[in-house]
Amino acid sequence: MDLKAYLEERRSLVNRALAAWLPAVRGPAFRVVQAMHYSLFAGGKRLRPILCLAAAEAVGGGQEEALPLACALEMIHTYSLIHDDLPAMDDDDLRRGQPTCHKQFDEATAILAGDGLLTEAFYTLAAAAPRFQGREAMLLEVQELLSEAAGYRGMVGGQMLDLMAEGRRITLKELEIVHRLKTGALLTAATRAGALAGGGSRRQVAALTAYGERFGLAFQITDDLLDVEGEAAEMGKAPGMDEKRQKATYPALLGLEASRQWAGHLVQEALAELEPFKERAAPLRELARYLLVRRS
Ligand code: GRG
Repeated sequence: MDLKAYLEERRSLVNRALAAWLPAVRGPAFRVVQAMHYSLFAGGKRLRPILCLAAAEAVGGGQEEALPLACALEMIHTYSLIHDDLPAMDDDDLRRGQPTCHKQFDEATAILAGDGLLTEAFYTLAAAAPRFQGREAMLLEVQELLSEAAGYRGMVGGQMLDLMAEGRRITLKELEIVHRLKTGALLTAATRAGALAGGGSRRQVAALTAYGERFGLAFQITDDLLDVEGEAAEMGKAPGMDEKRQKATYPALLGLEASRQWAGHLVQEALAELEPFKERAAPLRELARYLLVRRS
């Protein structure tokens, strides 16, 4: 399959759905909605929504139910990036090749835009209920799993552990826990939510969750590798920041070659989970392979 064409088509599908779900920039508090729009549409690969749609497809489901979940995932992801870039956290000036939200607007507006996107994600799930008539229990399960993945049991907890690890030597095991929570939880939630929305069996949902876990960890390792080897123009942000901040990373703990091999091993494990899905999992297969060659 042509992954590039597939990604372009999915990205524009997701962008259209996001534009439809997001409130219009008007009203007395328009500035915060403007900042939400700014960060959401400042670029981005739309990886989490695309994974969600591809998982729904792998179990034979349609896109109609998976799309609002896909949009909610991207809203949560964009909120986390806005907050991660704030001076109190990573203090970054550039994201997705554009000024970060607090640089374009101001710090208070960026905090509120993040809060607004996080809340809007759960509003979107609730407002999508009419698409799930007779399947409300599944929608509740998705809400529970997204809350778990985004909150202190997942991404927020991982971010806290990451901040607490600054300036301290941590073990590979500790690093894996940080990344499973900080980055992996939302990526895993994407495939699990897609499999549920698509009507997958328990066995299929478990396999696509296991795929998402391997994908999430491999994604983080390749993110660390890109920070060492990537080009600013392709990444939309400055490389070399991990070393500058003395962050614990896979290349720092394992070395470049062993990190590459570990990512390759995880991708093989992810691919093994897809075997029973045959051709319907072709996009998920290509997405996993893409991790090993991605440049942004
Ligand atoms: C502030 C609660 C809170 C959490 C922040 C996700 C995160 C947690 C921080 C981002 C820091 C970072 C660069 C992590 C590495 C992996 C990652 C999430 C990269 C960005 O995701 P992409 O590559 O970004 O999917 P795009 O812009 O393509 O959507």
